[in-house]
Amino acid sequence: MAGEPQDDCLFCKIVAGTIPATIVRETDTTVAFRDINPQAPTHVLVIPKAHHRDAAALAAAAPELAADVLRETQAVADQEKLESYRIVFNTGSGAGQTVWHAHAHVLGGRGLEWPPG
Ligand code: DGP
Repeated sequence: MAGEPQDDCLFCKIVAGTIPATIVRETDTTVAFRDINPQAPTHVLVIPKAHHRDAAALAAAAPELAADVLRETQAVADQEKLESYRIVFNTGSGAGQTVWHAHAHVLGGRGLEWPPG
């Protein structure tokens, strides 16, 4: 069910602390941790603690929680002292989503090209 922890979800396990991660920020509703396969000098994932399969499902079911995630991307950028950065929500396998728990990528610390691949 939307919002409930899923036994087979990697990011639910990071929220529960059963899989280790380098956590850089945590709030009552969100966790931010370093991506295991960084694509930029700063590459942090911000996730809601509650399980929603992607950004669209999160925004539809829990818009205030989606706002919490967005607010935390800004907090990560400030904490990492990023002047310019990119926030990415890969949504759907065709866009590169591989983990089915909504997450925002915060990428910065290098020049970022547009359009992305
Ligand atoms: P996406 O492809 O948009 O679904 O992004 C998933 C990201 O999750 C990808 O950049 C790699 C990262 N990732 C996958 N497994 C782990 C893990 O066990 N720990 C951490 N910290 N990141 C992970």
